[in-house]
Amino acid sequence: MNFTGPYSNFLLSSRPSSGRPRVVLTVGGSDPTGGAGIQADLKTFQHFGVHGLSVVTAVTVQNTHGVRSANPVEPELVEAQLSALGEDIPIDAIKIGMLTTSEVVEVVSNFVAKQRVPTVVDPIVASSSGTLFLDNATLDTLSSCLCPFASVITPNISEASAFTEIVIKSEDDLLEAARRLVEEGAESVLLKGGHAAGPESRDLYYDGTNAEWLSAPRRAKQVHGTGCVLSSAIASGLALGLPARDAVHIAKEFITEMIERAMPLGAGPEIFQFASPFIEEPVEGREPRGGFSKQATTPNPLLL
Ligand code: PXL
Repeated sequence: MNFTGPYSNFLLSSRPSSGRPRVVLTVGGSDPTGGAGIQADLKTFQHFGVHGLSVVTAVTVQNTHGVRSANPVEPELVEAQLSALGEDIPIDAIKIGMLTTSEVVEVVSNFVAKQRVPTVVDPIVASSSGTLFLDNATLDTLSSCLCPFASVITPNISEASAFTEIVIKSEDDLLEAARRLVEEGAESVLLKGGHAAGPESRDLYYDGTNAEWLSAPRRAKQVHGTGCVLSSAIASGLALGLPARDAVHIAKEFITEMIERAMPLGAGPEIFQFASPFIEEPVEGREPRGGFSKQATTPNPLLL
């Protein structure tokens, strides 16, 4: 997929052409559908040309119908995974996804505090199908220990309400919640209005000084893992050295295009499909063929 949006040049000019790749670490849960969680994060990192590391905090059991269970990894094992990577590989940015218990939040916060690199916190409280991932105590620990290290925090409306205790019914309430999150220590906030009503999906970006609305046409389709891919795209931009505002704009352009290209794989919400040299790009004005093309633009050597 070639970016043609106003931010595409930024991204290209910030890529090192050779040498050590930029490295982004995701800390989150495994989603066997590949649509959300660390699987989706790693695909996003690959798309942006950064090397992805992953530390697993939970193994979920799910399909496109929903989450059957979320099984936490012990804090000691999360810590061991983090230390092994931290002792060895220089990390350029961190993305935090699904966390499970206060102990795990503390382990992850200590690691982030030591690393001192740009960090995106996607404060996942529940799955889009409604399974609660965090209890109230863990929510408090996340808010007090981890949010202060966030270069960008990316809550949706219900997560922002849970963190700020503001009932969000209007765009003024969104702004108030964003202000509160910055007061509580986050450097900037991308408050996702995706679940609100209206013809546009409007997200609010606030960095403590400026507030800005990022709009895209709202699509009727349900796509799994939008928050994971959006926050991983932001983390990729930060790893490439972009200012947070530019990384957020690029990520919003990217997620808007990715929602268009998502496909149903099972009976539930659609799953993101990342570009590949072996998959034909859809051509403007031609009917999509419904997923993988029969004849790829470049023959896939594995299928010959
Ligand atoms: O989309 C939020 C999310 C994040 N991480 C994991 C998930 C989900 C939603 O199901 O399973 C592992």
